[in-house]
Amino acid sequence: MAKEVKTGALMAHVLKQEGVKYIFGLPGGHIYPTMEEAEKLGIKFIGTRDEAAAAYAAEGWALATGDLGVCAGTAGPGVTNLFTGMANAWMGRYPIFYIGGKARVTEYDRNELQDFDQISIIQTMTKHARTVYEPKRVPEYTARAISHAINGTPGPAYIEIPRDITDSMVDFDEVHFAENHRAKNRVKAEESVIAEAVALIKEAKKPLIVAGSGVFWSHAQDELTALVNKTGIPVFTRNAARGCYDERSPLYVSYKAKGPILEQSDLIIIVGTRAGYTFSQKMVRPDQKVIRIDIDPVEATNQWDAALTIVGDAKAVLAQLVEAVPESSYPEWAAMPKIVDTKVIEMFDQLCPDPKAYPINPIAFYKELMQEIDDDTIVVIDGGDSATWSYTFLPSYGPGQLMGIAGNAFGPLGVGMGYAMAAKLAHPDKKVLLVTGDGAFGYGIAEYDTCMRYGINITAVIFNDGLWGMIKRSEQRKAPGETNFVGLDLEQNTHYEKVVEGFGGYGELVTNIDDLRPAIQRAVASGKPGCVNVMVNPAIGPKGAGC
Ligand SMILES: Cc1ncc(C[n+]2csc(CCOP(=O)(O)OP(=O)(O)O)c2C)c(N)n1
Repeated sequence: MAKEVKTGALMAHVLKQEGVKYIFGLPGGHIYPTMEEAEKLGIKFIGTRDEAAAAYAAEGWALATGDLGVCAGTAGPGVTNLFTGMANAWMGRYPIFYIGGKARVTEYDRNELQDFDQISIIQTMTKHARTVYEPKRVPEYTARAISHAINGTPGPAYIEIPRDITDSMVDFDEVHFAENHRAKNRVKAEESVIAEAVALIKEAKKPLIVAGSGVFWSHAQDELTALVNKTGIPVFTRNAARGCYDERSPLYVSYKAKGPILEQSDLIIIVGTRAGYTFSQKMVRPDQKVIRIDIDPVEATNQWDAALTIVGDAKAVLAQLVEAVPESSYPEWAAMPKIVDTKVIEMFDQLCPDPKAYPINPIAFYKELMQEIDDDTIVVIDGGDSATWSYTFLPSYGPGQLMGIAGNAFGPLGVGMGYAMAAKLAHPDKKVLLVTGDGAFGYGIAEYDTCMRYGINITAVIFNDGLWGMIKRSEQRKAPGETNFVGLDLEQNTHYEKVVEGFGGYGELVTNIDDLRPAIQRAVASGKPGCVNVMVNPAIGPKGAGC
């Protein structure tokens, strides 16, 4: 007898085949058949309070695991609420699969419910976007979209199925599900090209490795570590690659030390990272040699002239380099990262003459907070100036253990709650701290309801300066009369911790620096989603005091 299922259910079977564990989304009739079948197959649906949070949660899942993130929004506004996340995933090259609802084909262009041309917009910010009209081809389209998302340079991919097609019945036994389409090998470089790289490395006196997200997505932390440890070459990790090399090692170049070390280096080995925001042409002089390793050869046209361009998978090429390079060491050069790091800390200390002062000095805040981060902590960063401080001070002690707003050039405030929730679901045994500006925190506050319903115990630590701080402080740097300070203030006395209590979570207000660590510890131990609202001095920003 024919086994009839709804067409929407077919997509869920492909997600199961692909090993998907969670779909983040918000329900709607247009996507319901997929959601329902997915749950039957053991893929949990995490219902957020805004599709934007679902999109960020899918990113958070990808950034915490290195695997595909999946989210869904129903036709029309459900899908448009995913747009900022999609744009962020596009700019950041995150492997995300988006499921969109779509109005009935039979009702197109009749002003019917949620009939909106979504895909024309989505095509501008995805690797691949399709509407599926033929029921039996849903698995084929879904698998292809996922393949686009995870292969090569990763990125967002989108599939929508019109509601009349989603709801139509199909004989399950007549549907073909492709198997074994995942490639078994990684792209390597020819040995002669590796030999050229080794020759350049041997000539260098002050080489530096800059490792980016490609290292994380290809799960190449072991190969990166082996290369750094065998050669003694200092390494800077950026974006999703934070934590892919031991940040306690003397060879690790911190966010603080990056500028001077980059400037002094004579060979920069750039692995799996794009030129652009925070790492641009102007930071590399023509006399500094560059080796670029990327899965996408087109990337090599962006900004720097390389002495050598290698196309290949980060894990495969790094492994080849580890084999081919001789052991080496650069004693004086390798000591520099820590020397620079210490100098920068001393400079910051000058901004904090009284660590016990009220309101709390940002430097004192971060020096205390740093001590709450261990090997089993995931740090999520959101905000403006507070995020700049966070990236400067907060360490990552493993791959996927630091993620946030500045993970790519798009920089959307409000990623925090989605990232934090997904990170906790991915690693239930780890402590997840969301370190956020008060402005950024406002975007996702309703997600405490999601945390309560699914038992997701994250802890937010709010850097509460009562401002859209980064924007206000940059206006304050202008000459008197050059700015009118429009719309830059927030209410500092808002009791965010009480709002969180209202959702059923744990909240504490901190006005004294000595209470910060105990309050965080109590929030983490509470067994509830937590919020520690910390009053910080609005007059001090990362670019100086009293500005
Ligand atoms: C969605 C979005 N809207 C606006 C901005 C512009 N913006 C960048 S930083 C910032 C201020 C952030 O304030 P807050 O989160 O309180 O952090 P603070 O700078 O005070 O530490 C704003 C509004 C942005 N990056 N993203």
